[in-house]
Amino acid sequence: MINKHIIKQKALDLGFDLVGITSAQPIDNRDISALQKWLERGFEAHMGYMRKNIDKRTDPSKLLADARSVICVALNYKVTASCKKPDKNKATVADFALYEDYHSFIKKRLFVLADFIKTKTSPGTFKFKACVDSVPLAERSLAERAGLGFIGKNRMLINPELGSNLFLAELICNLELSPDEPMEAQCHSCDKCVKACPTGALNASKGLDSNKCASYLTIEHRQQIPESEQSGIGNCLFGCDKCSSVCPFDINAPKCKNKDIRFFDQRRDFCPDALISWQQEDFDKAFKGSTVERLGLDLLKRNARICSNNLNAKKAR
Ligand code: B12
Ligand code: SF4
Ligand code: SF4
Repeated sequence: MINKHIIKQKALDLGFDLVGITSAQPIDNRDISALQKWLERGFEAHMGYMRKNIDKRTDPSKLLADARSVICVALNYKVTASCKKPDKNKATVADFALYEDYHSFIKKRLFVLADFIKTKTSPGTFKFKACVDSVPLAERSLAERAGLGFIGKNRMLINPELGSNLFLAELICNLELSPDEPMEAQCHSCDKCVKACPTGALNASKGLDSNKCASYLTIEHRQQIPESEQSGIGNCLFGCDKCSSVCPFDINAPKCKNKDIRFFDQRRDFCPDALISWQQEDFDKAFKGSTVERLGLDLLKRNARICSNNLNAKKAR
């Protein structure tokens, strides 16, 4: 039987910042009921996929027959000190989207980890499923149970040393590995994130209402953004970092140390009025290979128009 410490060391050697193990048992009842309540409240907005595959989302063994363990990893994406500070008078892109698309970057490394494990196990016996974001799986719940951090009031998985700017991913596998210990939540009486949320989307007990969240509206919402929600978006062109950037665990967190993931400082902010008249080639030049590419030019222009209106309204005040 392979020692779990060898697997964990290999994950760290591959450039992940955190690695922990949990069983492939369903997520805890507390989290299943949190997900159910979230859906009952309609907090998933138009993300219809959140209502599908609930059995898989809450139980890793529904994604891989014979699953025994989940190897949870995290990659720190806190932007480097030299990164341009977002210009408050421009439309801004959230930190995670300043990197190359993390899905393929991380998946490649999960496959390398799996290949490594194969060399340490009897031929043909190791089975796995690599998951990053888009697989129906409760990544935060599993990461918390694997000891990577705790769920904060901003609903981010927060590691006390690294903060919450962490991409999460998992290797569900058929190895019986001893699980790591979860840690206690450490928000205590702080509620800075709830106060800082510009849209009122965040509620300490009910969780995050996507219908109001600037991250949802600018990234996931495919239709016209309701007028009532437009002013809260402020100058968010793609994604929102407000509820993590005010968090004490994030303020002094160390920067991304992975030298392989490509970072694009020039994607930080844009003049929204210039963006509104972009052609497809301008969009491709600016965002090729980034998560913004998935949104497409038309929806980015929709966001830019709202940022422009909000910035003009701010100037007029
Ligand atoms: C849907 C989704 C969104 C939606 C909804 C967000 C949300 N909070 O649910 C929108 C589009 C708004 C969004 C925004 C963002 N997202 Co997103 N998103 C997801 C996705 C695909 C599913 C999340 C989910 O299951 N939501 C359902 C609700 C019920 O989940 P939840 O609130 O997290 O609650 C779970 C647990 O936290 C726990 N729980 C619930 N309530 C409570 C209460 C307490 C007290 C406790 C202890 C636990 C607990 O049980 C629940 C069931 O698992 C995941 C990827 C994945 N496959 O998991 C990425 C993911 C959560 N997103 C991620 C990121 C980076 C972001 C953004 C920072 C991007 C940005 N800068 O704009 C923001 C952050 C917004 C925020 N504060 O959550 C990362 C989070 C990394 C981390 N450190 O936590 C993930 C894991 C993607 C990844 N692979 O890295 N996202
Ligand atoms: S991402 Fe922005 S809008 Fe959404 S909950 Fe956090 S602070 Fe509020
Ligand atoms: S800002 Fe405060 S309440 Fe919010 S997640 Fe961070 S520590 Fe918790």
